[in-house]
Amino acid sequence: MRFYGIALLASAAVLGACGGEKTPATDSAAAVTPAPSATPTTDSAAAMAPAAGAATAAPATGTTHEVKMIGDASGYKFEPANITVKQGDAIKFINVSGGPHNVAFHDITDAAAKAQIDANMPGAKLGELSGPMLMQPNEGYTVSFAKVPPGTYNFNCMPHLAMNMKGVVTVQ
Ligand SMILES: [Cu+2]
Repeated sequence: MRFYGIALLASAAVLGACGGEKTPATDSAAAVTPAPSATPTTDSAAAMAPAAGAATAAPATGTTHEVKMIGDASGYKFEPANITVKQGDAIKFINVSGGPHNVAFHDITDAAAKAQIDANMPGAKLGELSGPMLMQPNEGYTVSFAKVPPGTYNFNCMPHLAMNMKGVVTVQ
């Protein structure tokens, strides 16, 4: 009788456990349910992300401007450091002296602009918006500003950031 009683208790415990397990399952299902109602938000965010990430390289159709990258006794600088281009133009950054240099855009708040500039930066980039290291004198790196929304975009040279090697491009 004791055995039987224990068996009953055990099976009751199992049943109880089963019952207990079902409840969390239902709860987690219920917890998942509110998420789909939040799906529109997630979807719109997801819809925005591909739109930004979907930017493809847009070749320049206008003028190619030149910006020299200089490192000498006078310091490290882009020349000109402040340049205005039209949408569709390009800038060719040229390693003149004191390299390696690179061009890295930063603090771009407009997602579409950020994605387009990044897409327009070819080659073995150091990272998002950060162009490849130009090791050799006269080595150039061209960034197209086609499809880049009008605005002001800051850039710097990663190796010489501490030396204040930076510039601004205004796209009209
Ligand atoms: Cu530099």
